[in-house]
Amino acid sequence: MSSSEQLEEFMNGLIRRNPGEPEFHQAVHEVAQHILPFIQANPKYEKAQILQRLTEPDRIVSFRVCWEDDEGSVRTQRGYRVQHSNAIGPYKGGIRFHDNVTQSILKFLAFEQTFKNSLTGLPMGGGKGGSDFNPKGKSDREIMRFCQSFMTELCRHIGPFTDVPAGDIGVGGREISYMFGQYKRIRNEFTGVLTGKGLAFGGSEIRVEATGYGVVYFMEDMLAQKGEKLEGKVCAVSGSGNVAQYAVEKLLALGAKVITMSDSSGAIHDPDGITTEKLAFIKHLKEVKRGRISEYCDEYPNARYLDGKRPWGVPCDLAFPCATQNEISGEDATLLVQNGCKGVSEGANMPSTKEAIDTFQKARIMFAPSKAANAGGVAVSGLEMTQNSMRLSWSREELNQRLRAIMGDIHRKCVQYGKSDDGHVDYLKGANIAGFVKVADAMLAYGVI
Ligand code: NDP
Ligand code: 2IT
Repeated sequence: MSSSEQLEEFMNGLIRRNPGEPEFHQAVHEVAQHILPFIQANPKYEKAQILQRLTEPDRIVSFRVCWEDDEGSVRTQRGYRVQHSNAIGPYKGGIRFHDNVTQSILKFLAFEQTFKNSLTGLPMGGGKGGSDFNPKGKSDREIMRFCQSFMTELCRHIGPFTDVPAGDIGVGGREISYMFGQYKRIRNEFTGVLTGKGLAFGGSEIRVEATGYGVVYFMEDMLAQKGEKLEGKVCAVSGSGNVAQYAVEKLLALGAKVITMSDSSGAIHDPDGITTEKLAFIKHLKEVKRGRISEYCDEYPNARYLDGKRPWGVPCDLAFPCATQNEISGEDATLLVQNGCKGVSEGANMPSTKEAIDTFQKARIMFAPSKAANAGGVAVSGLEMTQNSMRLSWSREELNQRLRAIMGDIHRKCVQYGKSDDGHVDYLKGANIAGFVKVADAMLAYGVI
């Protein structure tokens, strides 16, 4: 059977067993295209049916979450935890609160997380959770009541040696604090059961910055591989949440020019460049006021607001999608390449559609897939777990150095498995195979379980 026939047969079976889950199918396809030929060349994995086993989560729990809004009305949401694989460590991965959360989205995220966590080199398995709760426009007290109710159910499924959740879209420091408080209260134990905690109660320096910084460090390494630098490069960033804010912060620190950011309503294009002061305005707007990115143009009238649009039509040298899945379509990718974009580092999880990835790869531009490029966040989460276990805290400098070293190491592994004879590096292939090998070897060692 040819490798394309083998892939088709594998995907047909997966789609049959997981109907109505397009994001999960997409994430598996992205990995299987490289892993199936790799398995064929390494038959020990085939006999043990490793990919078949890895595409079936260890378990999925789903539960009802009831809470009372400020008007006293009862609201009902659905909560989930997808425990994908604990082959190389406790389940580990974020919690997402967004009204579009479905089982398919959490399954794709948990699947990706297993490979990403393996790439960090730290002992963490993969998981993801969340709820279709929409935090937009909710008061702090409503957020608190929802988080407490969510944790009341979730707490029976997690633990510092079992499953360690963290933040993701719609879940930042405020939500982690409410959830940690509730876990501590119910279980009467103070343990590292969540990461992304406040510095006063077991959190780690650099965790807030880690994902965004890591995305930029990875781009720095891809450029260095070609003898180039970030300095002076024009960058388009999407999103204006945690990952986007700190990607922009690091880009500015390394001398790049950032001209776009966005939210789910639209994008801003600032031809003068977003400065440190302008970024402070955005951080306050999003973290304190919880306002819309369009307000940036009221403050800085030289900037344009692109209502309902994403930033990919604005010419740039480098693109950093840091908002959500499938935010770069095939047409967006064509436009980026036509406008001279030479590299993409994915801050969000699976922000590029299949068509977009095909376009980037055909154009042979640098393309860093999310499981490699955004692994800095979970890597520092892993270091938060280490610090919690040791009951001590490392300094900012120490953690930033460790983060930088881990991102460099992930880049090296991608080159090891993704470099072809002509010197071109397929980072997607490299990340998929490097992430797979460690998990697969652990599974082989355990026998059939
Ligand atoms: P935040 O909630 O802090 O920010 C999300 C940003 O993306 C906001 O600007 C939001 O706009 C925008 N956004 C959300 N949903 C959509 C949508 N459907 N369409 C367009 N824009 C959207 O989340 P994070 O910054 O933490 O996460 C961003 C991405 O990075 C996600 O893909 C996440 O999985 C990934 N990631 C996060 C990590 C972390 O440590 N936080 C680690 C690794 C990956 P609005 O304000 O309008 O909702
Ligand atoms: O997608 C991700 O890697 C995250 N949301 C962070 C997970 C974590 O456990 O820090």
